[in-house]
Amino acid sequence: MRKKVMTILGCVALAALTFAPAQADDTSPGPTIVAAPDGQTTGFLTPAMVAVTGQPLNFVNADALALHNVISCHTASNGSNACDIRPDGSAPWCYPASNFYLPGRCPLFWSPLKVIGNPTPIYGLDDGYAITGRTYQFYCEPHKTAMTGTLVLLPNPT
Ligand SMILES: [Cu+2]
Repeated sequence: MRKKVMTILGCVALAALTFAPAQADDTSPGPTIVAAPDGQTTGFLTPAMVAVTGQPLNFVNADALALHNVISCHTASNGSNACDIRPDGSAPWCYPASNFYLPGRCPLFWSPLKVIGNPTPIYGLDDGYAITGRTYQFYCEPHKTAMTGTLVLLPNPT
């Protein structure tokens, strides 16, 4: 009996250790876009990413040299920013809450700039605006030409 109790306690402790970092970082288990070491030269380790509609997608920076993020934009052939934008500005990263993106120019999905480690959710994929089956392009905002990728949004099987 005592051995069984100790085994159960061990499992509970292991579960707590397993989930504690995710809670601290506000991330859930799921696919993760990774900025490579020296990312502003080498780009993303995961330039082609797949996510499932309504399920988490995370970002982690593996580069000790610079801040990176993931934004639903790419550089158009004429050199201008081309973004998939949100139909409304109610997300926390939209103007005026962030005072960073102009009204009507708020990225569909977005992560904050992050230092090395410290994963973050990529926000904006779970509120019904992202279109299942579409391929979205993304870049790191400070390194728009060197750090690019594509995200395919698959249907949720449930
Ligand atoms: Cu970057």
